[in-house]
Amino acid sequence: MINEKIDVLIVGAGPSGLLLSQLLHLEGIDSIIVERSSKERVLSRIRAGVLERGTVNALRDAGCADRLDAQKILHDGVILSFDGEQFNVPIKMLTGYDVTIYGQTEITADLITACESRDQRIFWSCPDAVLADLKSDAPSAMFTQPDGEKVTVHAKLIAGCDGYYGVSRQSIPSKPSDNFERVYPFGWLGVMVDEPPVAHNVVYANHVDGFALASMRSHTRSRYYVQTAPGDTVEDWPIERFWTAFKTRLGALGDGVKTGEPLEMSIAPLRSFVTQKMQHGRLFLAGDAAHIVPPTGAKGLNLAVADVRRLARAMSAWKKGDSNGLERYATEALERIWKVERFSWYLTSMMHQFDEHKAFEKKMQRAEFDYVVSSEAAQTMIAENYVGLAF
Ligand code: RFL
Ligand code: PHB
Repeated sequence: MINEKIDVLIVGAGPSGLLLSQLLHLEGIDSIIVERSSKERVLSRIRAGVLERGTVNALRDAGCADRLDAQKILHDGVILSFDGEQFNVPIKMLTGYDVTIYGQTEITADLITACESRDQRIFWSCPDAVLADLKSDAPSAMFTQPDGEKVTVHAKLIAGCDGYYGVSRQSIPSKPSDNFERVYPFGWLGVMVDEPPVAHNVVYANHVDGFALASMRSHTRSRYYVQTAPGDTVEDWPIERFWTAFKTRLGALGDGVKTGEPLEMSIAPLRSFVTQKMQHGRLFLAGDAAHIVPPTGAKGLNLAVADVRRLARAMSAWKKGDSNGLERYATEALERIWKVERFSWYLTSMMHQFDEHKAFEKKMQRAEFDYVVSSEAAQTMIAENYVGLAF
């Protein structure tokens, strides 16, 4: 039986939890992380790839951006494609900022390297954490290590960074009216392939057959997605079916797609979700534990980093005797979260095929695209959200 005492217990070693521990360390605040999965599993997840400038700055401030700065790709625009017709939204020209291409897998690796170099305590492979006494000033967590040894951690604050399916949000009593959700009637099938990307910028395509997205991780590694029907599994999508669908949906651009053997294929459902209960006593939620955005717009990781940065500042002020930031954390974070939810919902609604859409809704999607193409104001709205609202 191990008993630990610490300032901050962090639940989850995804990008939110790892970055929080690093930012707290730089403020002289010690933390312990407990993670459900093994380190190898956490390091092997393939997810986000597009970073806002605020995310890049947060990683630089955390001292974890050397590899990012050496390997990043900058994009000065984002391409929208409708029934094969392409339009590049010139995001840098309209906002002054680029977006950065660098994989979440690499960010996680960089953050774990930083944790290990300063002997951050991380309990890997502990899936049974239970949180207790959250309303007291001595909250705690209990869990079991893989060798069977029980661990109790007594903390002053707990950060719930354990994603959508984690224990933290489930430990907060809530009413149905505290949570807001929209489940979309489709998923995304993602394919990673070691071939050069088909376009120099990220392409979001709406085609009568469904949505497609062309992204990248480097000049030689591409990340591509297609919209799938609800209930579809990877087995329903032999790679030839994927390439045919992907090329068709990209229109003329599709001819330039270099196909290859996939390194990975997986299907993710799409949902929008927000809980208003981001705080309960001494427990504070950050990242996917508190909210989910559909991946259209590439906001999930960026939103998580914005929460973490705010939470790290509030915890640092609290350590110095000022608890105002922690008291305001949920209210202030939610203001930004709802704006980012709106943008992700907007782009999802505009760019996908919905079975329930009748001719009128289809005309509305087309009119929205035509409006964006013809209006610098509409392009600026997309550009300022894509490069990221102020942190
Ligand atoms: P994570 O990454 O889910 O990490 C949570 C961690 O908590 C652990 N955990 C627990 N640990 C202890 N006890 C428990 N009971 C636990 N339960 C869970 C988990 O094992 C995990 O290690 O949440 P975090 O850190 O908040 O980070 C959020 C981001 O991962 C997520 O928002 C993004 O990946 C979303 N996302 C994208 N975001 C972007 O900003 N740009 C993108 O281009 C982008 N593309 C994407 C995406 C997500 C996708 N999928 C798979 C949903 C593309 C896709 C396809
Ligand atoms: C990705 O590169 O994986 C990616 C890019 C843009 C998105 C979602 C995912 O909107």
